Amino acid sequence: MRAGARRRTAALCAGAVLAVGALTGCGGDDGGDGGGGDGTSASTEVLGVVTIAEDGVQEVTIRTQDDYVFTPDTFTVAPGKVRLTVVNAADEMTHNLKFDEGEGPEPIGAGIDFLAPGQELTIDFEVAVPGDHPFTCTFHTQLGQVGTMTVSQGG
Ligand SMILES: [Cu+2]
Repeated sequence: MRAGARRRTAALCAGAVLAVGALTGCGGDDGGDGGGGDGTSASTEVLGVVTIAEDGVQEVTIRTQDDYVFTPDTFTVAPGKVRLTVVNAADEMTHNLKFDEGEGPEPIGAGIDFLAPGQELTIDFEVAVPGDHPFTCTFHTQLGQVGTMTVSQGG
């Protein structure tokens, strides 16, 4: 009896694994999405996702490339210290990142003046007031290279 019960459990598990495998198989054979071939997949950073560094500072990475887009163009941090890295994965384009003065709920005393192709820079600053901080690449503002950093209400 005991052996029979165990076997049934094992069979259930196997069924679950098969079901997951089938789901994965359904979605995994499309051979690429056609939009990702920019050759810069070496980075292990997850763009736009806030992680907490060993020193307790929130870290987030965004990217620019040979277009007029921040990837992602929105991200959210909690009140506190922020370490923002901007990676310019472009082959040719120079970008920057400036928080729009007077637009957010408090001034952000940091920005990136000049980010050459292939370069990445990190800025540190601190936020305390919840709200939205618009930012832009001043070289390409008119082409729509803008984004928003949201400061959440915190915990
Ligand atoms: Cu730009």
